[in-house]
Amino acid sequence: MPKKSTSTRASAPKNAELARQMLTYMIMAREFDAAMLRLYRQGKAFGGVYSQLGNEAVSVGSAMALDNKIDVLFPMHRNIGGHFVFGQDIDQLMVNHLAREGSQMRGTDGTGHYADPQRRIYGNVSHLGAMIPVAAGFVMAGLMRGEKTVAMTYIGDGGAQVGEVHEALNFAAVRKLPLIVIIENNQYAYSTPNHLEFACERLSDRAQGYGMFGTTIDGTDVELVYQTCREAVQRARNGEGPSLIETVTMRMRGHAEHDDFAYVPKDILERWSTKDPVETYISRVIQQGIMTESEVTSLRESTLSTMIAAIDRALERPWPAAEEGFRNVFIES
Ligand SMILES: Cc1ncc(C[n+]2csc(CCOP(=O)(O)OP(=O)(O)O)c2C)c(N)n1
Ligand SMILES: [Mg+2]
Repeated sequence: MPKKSTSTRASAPKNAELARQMLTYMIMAREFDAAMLRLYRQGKAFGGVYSQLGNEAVSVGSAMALDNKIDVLFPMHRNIGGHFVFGQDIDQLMVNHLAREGSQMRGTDGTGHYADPQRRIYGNVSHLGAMIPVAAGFVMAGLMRGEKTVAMTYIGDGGAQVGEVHEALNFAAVRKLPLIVIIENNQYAYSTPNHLEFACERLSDRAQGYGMFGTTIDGTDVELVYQTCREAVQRARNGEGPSLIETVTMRMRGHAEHDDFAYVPKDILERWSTKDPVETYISRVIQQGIMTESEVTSLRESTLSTMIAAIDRALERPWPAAEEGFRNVFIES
């Protein structure tokens, strides 16, 4: 029988090294985000700049639950943390986002619409909902080859309403695919709030209808995200099929940086600001004696200077050659 659970409580850290790693990746995501916001205001960033603020615990905790040697990640636009966990270096990310020569999108796109097969990162597919069937197909192929690969993929509270998501979840449940779908419920899809998106209490309630495991968790708690995803990976690896995990967070900025998100009531933002995933986790690791305050400060400072150096190197690069824009574009002559 498919199980359903709801949890808001974190377990104790499994070990100090894991906690340090999680914090390091979350700080990388946070500093990358801050850097992109600055670059956007300087007119140096291309395409939309989609803030990760508030989503760091989801992207880092979930990606860390995978084995990046055998599993695959299908990230969305607020999952930079997962890119770092899967070994993408800051230089490459900056070159991509600043659309310079060497960009994995050849300069045609300044956001995250690319695959990096060497690092086992596929996506994101821009068309909301369309990536879940691709992830399902990927692990279906793996199963047919006798592999143990688990795919982790993400969709927003808005994107979760697209038809293809339901088809993929149904297919994954029927075929017991090793697929983990995280619904990042950050309260809004652009300007549309939750109550205009769906009428069920929790998005994970749908799991029961598909016949798969489902749960809703606090998405600001990196250890809880990690633990929940570890269990989902274990089930997937054991042939027990897919999981649907709804992570509840708040999008702390606009849809992208062009959006002033005036439609979000200020008291909602104030309430959620007390649950900042990075700040909360910093307090926790200090309180538990895993890191000292000064170790956290130097981690933040060194991450910031690494980020600034990568920006400088990316900005020194030339633009991609103009003809690159036509590569992989097909027309009927
Ligand atoms: C099928 C489709 N419709 C519209 C868009 C444009 N679009 C990109 S992200 C987005 C909002 C998505 O909201 P949500 O799924 O809640 O994710 P969030 O941005 O809040 O993380 C929209 C409308 C798209 N990429 N694909
Ligand atoms: Mg959303």
